[in-house]
Amino acid sequence: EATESIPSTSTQGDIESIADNIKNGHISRIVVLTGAGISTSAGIPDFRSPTTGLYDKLAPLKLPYPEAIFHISYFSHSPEPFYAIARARHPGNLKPTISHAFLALLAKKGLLHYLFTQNIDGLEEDAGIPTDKVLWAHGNWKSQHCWKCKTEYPDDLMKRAIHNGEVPYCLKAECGGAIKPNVVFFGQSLPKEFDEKEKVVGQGDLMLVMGTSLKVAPCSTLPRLANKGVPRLLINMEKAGDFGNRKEDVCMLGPCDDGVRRLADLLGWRDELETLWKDA
Ligand code: CNA
Repeated sequence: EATESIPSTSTQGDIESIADNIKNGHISRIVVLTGAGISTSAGIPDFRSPTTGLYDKLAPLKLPYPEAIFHISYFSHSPEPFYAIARARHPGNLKPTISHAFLALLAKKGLLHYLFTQNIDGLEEDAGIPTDKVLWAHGNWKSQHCWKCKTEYPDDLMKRAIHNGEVPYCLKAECGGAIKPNVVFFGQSLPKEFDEKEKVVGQGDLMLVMGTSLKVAPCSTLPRLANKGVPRLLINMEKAGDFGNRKEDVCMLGPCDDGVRRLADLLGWRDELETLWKDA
């Protein structure tokens, strides 16, 4: 099926009434969940898109299954595949997308109640979204430690190891564990704030979900915590999770960047959005 570049709306709710309700103040506490799809246009491939996603490119690494590369039990004995791809995955000096800028604009207008991001690229902060409004549910690349004894590891040595495609090991000679960025791997717990922050979903009057396949728990369960009657808007290339099951659901299927531009047009914010993005 061909993907459209102009996002189409479908299902029972509609994007125009969401925009109207934001404009008239009926919607003022927007809870957002984002995933890899809001960063693909910044040049970071996602995991699960066919052909372009990381999981389609792992065959040469001969993993038992694609997710093994990010599974703690596999990493603990075989960290090499992770470091073989780490250089290409490491977020360099990338520019946030206009989708990130849209979230920064929501925050600026006092409408962003809370953002749960599954992304580890840190582009939310670069776009100017206030950090106290964000939960990095899967951690980030900014620091690292030994997976075994938890001893921290210096940034400069980590950068060098990633650049050289070599596995960095714990500086405590008697330990010998591999160093792992402070990214949540499969088999690891999410940050302890997650459980406590989950309840903010029920405080929202719009649940906005962008760029995620909703295949990784527990983030994938967040949209279901939106109160009944609260509109849920999905901006994504494909349908995801249980979107479409509630009469309040609206799906804008297409690129996130096109979706936020369309929404900004309806809100009369388009120029402000483009300016904010250019200046980020
Ligand atoms: P995923 O499972 O790869 O799904 C991505 C989703 O986004 C898919 O449904 C795509 O169709 C959709 N998509 C891709 N590009 C676009 C686009 N331009 N516009 C709209 N939709 C798009 O990734 P998820 O985030 O759902 O899975 C969670 C994993 C992926 C988390 O653990 C992340 O840490 C991990 N991840 C993060 C990054 C990053 O930080 N940028 C990159 C790749 C993977």
